Formats: sequence, C-alpha cells, structure tokens
Amino acid sequence: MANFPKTIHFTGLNTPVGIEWSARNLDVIGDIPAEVDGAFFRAVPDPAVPPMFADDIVLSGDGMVARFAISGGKVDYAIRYVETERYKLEREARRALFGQYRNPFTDDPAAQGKDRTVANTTPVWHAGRLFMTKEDGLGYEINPHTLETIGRWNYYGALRSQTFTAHPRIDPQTGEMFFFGYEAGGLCTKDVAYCIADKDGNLTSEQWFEQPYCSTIHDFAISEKYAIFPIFPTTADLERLKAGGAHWAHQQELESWVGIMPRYGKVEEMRWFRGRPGISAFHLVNAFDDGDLVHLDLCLSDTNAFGFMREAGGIQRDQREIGGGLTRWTFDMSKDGESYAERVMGPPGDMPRLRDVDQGRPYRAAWYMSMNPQGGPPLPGGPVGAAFNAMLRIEPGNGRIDMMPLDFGMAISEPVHVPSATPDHDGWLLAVVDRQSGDDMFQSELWIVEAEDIAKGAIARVPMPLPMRAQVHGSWVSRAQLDGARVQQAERVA
Ligand code: V55
Ligand code: FE
Repeated sequence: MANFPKTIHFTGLNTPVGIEWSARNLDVIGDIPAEVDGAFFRAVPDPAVPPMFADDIVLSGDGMVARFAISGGKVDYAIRYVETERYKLEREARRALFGQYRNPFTDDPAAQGKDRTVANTTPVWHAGRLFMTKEDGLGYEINPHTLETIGRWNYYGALRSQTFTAHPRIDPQTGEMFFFGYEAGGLCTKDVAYCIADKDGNLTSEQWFEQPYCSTIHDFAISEKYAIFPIFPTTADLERLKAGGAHWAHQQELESWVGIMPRYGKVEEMRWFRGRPGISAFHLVNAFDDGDLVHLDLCLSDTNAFGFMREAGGIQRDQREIGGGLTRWTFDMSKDGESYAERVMGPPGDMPRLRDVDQGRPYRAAWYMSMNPQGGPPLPGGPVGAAFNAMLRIEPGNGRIDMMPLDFGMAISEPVHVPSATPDHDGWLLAVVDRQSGDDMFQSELWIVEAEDIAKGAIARVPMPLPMRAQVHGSWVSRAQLDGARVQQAERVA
C-alpha cells in the first residue's frame, strides 16, 4: 500500500485491502448450531484510491458491504464496494476527487455538487430491504443476494432530510423503523429530521426540530413511549469548513443535552435536559420506560473518543487516558426541571449489542466490547485506531458482568446477535476476531460464541483465507427475513 499514508488510519488492521472477492464453503472448526441460519452483513470502510490529504481518516474510507451467509453449518463469504456516486467518480478518475472528511470545500472541482457519502457505517435491514448507511448522506440500497448497489434511498422521493442516521431503531412489536437525520437542511445546520417508516417501509412521519447547537448525533434511542436524542458538545462550524478545517471539534467546556419527546408525538413536545459539559457517547445500549421514569443506558466517555475530533478542539489526551463507563441515565418525566440521575453500571467500552426483541424494553442482558485488563496494548485498527480485545456481557438488573478476554495481539470487532427459538436461550454472538501473525500481518476468523456463556470463548471458528479490514457495524438478517427480501432474487444466499 505504497501510495497510502503511513498513519494509524492506513496501517495495522486499517491497512487498505480493496479486493472484491467471494469464497464458498469456508473451513469451519467446531460446529455451527443449525439455528444460526441467515446472513451477517458487515460495513467495512476501505479506501479504493489513496486519499487527497495525508491526514485523511478511517471514517472517509469507501464503504464495502460484506456478507457471511450461513446455513446448515456451512459458511460462504462475499465482499463488494458500495457503488456510491463518489466511489464511481473516483474509480473512473483513478484518483481521489473528494478531500477532507465531510468538508466539500476541499474537493476537486470535478466533485462539486456530487454526493460525498461513502455509505460505510451500518448495514440496515428494514421491510425486506438492505441499506448501507452513513450519517452524512442518504442510505444506498443493496441487493442482499448479490451485494450489488441499487441506488440511493429516499422513500420514493418522500424524505426531505438530506441525511439518514447509521443508527435507526426498529420496534420489535410494530416493525416500525424510527430514525433521524441531522444536518438535515444542509452542512452545519441545526436541523434534525425525526422520522418513522412503517413495517412495510413507507415513510409515515417526518418532523424537523433544531438541536441546541450543530452536534454530531451519532445514535439515538426509543422506549415504548419516547424518542430520546442525546446532544454532546462535538460541534460543526461553516466558517471553519470554508477555511479548509475539520468538520468536528470537541468542546470540553460546552454543556451537553438530552431531548426527549413522545415517540408518536410532536417535536414541539420535546423536553430538554441539561447534562455535564465535555462528555461524549457514540453508542446507546437501550432505553425503556419504568412508570414515569425513562432509563437510558449508554457507552459514556468523559471526552470524545476520536483523536481527530479532540485535537480539532485543542484537547490533548492520550487514547488510553479516556475515562467513562457503561452508564444509566434516569429521567423523571413527572417532574419539571432540566436535571437527571446518573449511575455507572460497567467498565468503559463501546459497540453495544442487544437482542432485537429487547429494543426499547427492559432487558436482561447486553453485550459490548472493552479492553482485557490482562491483555497487552491494543492492536492498531478500527475507527479510533485502537481495537477492542475483550467482550463483556452485562445483566443490568443484578450487575453481573462476564468477560471473554482475548490474548495479547488479538482484536474483536462488533458482534451481531442471533436469536434462538428456544425459550430462555440467549442465542449466539458472531464476531470477527483478528490475530497479529507478523509485522503488519493479521489472520482473521469468524467466531461463534454462546451469548449466555461468553467466558468459554468460541464454540466454532471460521478462518478467513484473505486479510480483512476492520469493520464498523454489522447486522444479522435471518433466513426468514432473507426469504422475504423485496428485491429480485437474482441469486439465493447460501
Ligand atoms: C462514526 C463512524 C463514522 C462516521 C462518524 O463510529 C461516526 C462513529 C464510519 O463512519 O462517519
Ligand atoms: Fe456507530
């Protein structure tokens, strides 16, 4: 990768691969349970051309969509680029035309007015369709059987928002998808679009509101009664962008906010709760109602986890010195005022996972990625440049925490959860685990882990024949969901 910068964003597990490939019938060590039947889709940023600027970052990498197709204990794999407008223009030009992360003022004239999104963050399945999403643009629809890109998705022209979050929430009982877009009205605007799509994938509601300042709203939450928007002080500024500067700068002294409104209500009903300055979270675990109380569980840190967002705000802090933890915030909707309660429940970490049926409800267990206290230094890789090397399982009701620690030189990316039809069975987690095998060389495996007993490690492993770049988010799509896919079935998965 001689033409790529030698920074954390392009070395280690972040070394560009850029190969579209597929393989059938991969080796399986151990037995994959029959109920693990479906597809594990992954979003993998992988720059197809060397960046225009040497200080470019992982988050700018072209989205690739990957799929482990699993059936009858057999595993097939495939990965292809998401053919965004940006990817196709740069492929044709054989060079970068788009400049800094989310700064169109740094683009080549040939990129003017073109769609900048790289659709590299989350594969989203809803109403029989697969989308690759990134919060700075609309999602791109993907054929789940062939991984071909179908095109940008705007709900048959109905969606007014210019953006679509990488973290929508699907209600397990109604099948509705609750989602939002921030900078909905354009670059650096405070406009947020709050939207609902029904179980058939039609947009039924889109309401706009203004957030207190233009922050990166990476994730939100729903309970059965409410929609919950956390606002952390990582802000955008149009003048800074015009001067060629960073989109995001973290402001350690600025207060945070949480907006809560009835999920089927009007945005005018939003209540704003004021929080501590400087804090940050990218991912929320879950929210649920408890009488007049609303609990929100989140992966909280005391500053922004991304080095480039801290540095743009003048914050000098080593990645290993960031404090925080799995935290519960409790809002009493029967009381006036702007305050809420806070309680730490577990060690710091991120990439939380929940059973789909627990979305917006009280839940028994969640899983998230963390650091093995007995492990060595983290492998370089992933969006923040330091990969996780442990998985935790937490039962918030009783505080029980289990760990699946990984050995020195290993890393784990976000798992997906696969449910079991057996009552009281927690199901399984599937995750890609990487092991350093030499200088800048890594061997990747798919691991299947029992969700109830993560401490015993993988019950089955699938070694991968080629290197894999670090994933952002993934999604599990069951056999029944795949069978109900609404695209032309050009080729059946597995
Ligand atoms: C995140 C990831 C992104 C992004 C903004 O994980 C935030 C957080 C992979 O792209 O553009
Ligand atoms: Fe995310």
